[in-house]
Amino acid sequence: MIRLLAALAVLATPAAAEMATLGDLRIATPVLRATPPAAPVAGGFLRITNTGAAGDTLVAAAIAPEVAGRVELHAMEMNDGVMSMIEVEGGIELPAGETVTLMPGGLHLMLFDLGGPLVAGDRHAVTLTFAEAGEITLAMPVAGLGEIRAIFEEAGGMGHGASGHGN
Ligand SMILES: [Cu+2]
Repeated sequence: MIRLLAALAVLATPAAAEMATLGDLRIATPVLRATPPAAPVAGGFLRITNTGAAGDTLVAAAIAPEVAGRVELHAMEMNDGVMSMIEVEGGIELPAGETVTLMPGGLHLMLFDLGGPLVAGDRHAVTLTFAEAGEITLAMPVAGLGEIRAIFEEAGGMGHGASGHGN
């Protein structure tokens, strides 16, 4: 019964309830932002908790070329009062025992050269590569910005107890 309820919750809030595990890493709420037609780029967001005793690094993300030509790891940086995006050289560090959140306005995955719009409700396989933990491929759901903001605001700082069935 508990499992059935959990499954129903996943259906109701696809992005908010998802979690995957890779070694010492817990990856929560992976989601891609829906785009209007002809948008050339899109953002991807997730929360990564390193439960291990050693640091790791998210070094790359990849997606099928027909979905997006390439994926970069980005951060936001303030320059002379203007917020701009920069590619994170060397990857996104994941310190031991800490949670790093990629979310709107901060660190994010950046998809370039979209083959078409990303449609809310669709899923796209994204492969994340970590320096220590290796690779994992997630079927990342697409959601609108409002839903994405709600996910990351509600999730707050710590993980929210979901366990589990990864991809
Ligand atoms: Cu970016």
